[in-house]
Amino acid sequence: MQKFLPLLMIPVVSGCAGMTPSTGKTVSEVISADLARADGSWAGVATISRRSDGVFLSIEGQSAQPGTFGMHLHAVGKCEAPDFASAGGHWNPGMKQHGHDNPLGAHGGDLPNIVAGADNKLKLELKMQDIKLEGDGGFLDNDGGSIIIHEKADDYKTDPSGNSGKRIICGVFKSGNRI
Ligand SMILES: [Cu+2]
Ligand SMILES: [Zn+2]
Repeated sequence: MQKFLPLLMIPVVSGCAGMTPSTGKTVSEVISADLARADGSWAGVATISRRSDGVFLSIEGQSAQPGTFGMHLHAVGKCEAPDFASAGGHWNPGMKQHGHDNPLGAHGGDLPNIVAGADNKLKLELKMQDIKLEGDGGFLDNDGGSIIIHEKADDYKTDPSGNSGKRIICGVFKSGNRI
């Protein structure tokens, strides 16, 4: 898990002037994904922002129940309910196995678990150290990319998906909005 640096919430406002007020870091691009549950209901928004100090992922959403849920970037930008199998496997440009605690891991798309408390709120922001968005093997290559939240916690080591169970929330990243 050393690849992710948890941060305090830094507001990143999509589509607005190029600066985040709290940090002054320049934002060059914002890519967002609307999150939906298998029944089609709204579950929140995931945002990837390219900033002068790195590439950040933020999630703001609402789970159907409290819990700890596995979360990954998946290779294909397609979320077909009810099982979201259309999103393919984890984004894996390095042809590795799953999980940061797996000696043969990890996938480029492996992310920390996201936790919803009693209010069911999903909220997380992290810096992605090894993300490559465009070009050969990039996350947003020809077939796009998606983010999936699973029904159970990821154990960070069991191939191919950390024993995280069913895919319960899915979102397709839309092409970049350069600002
Ligand atoms: Cu997944
Ligand atoms: Zn994985």
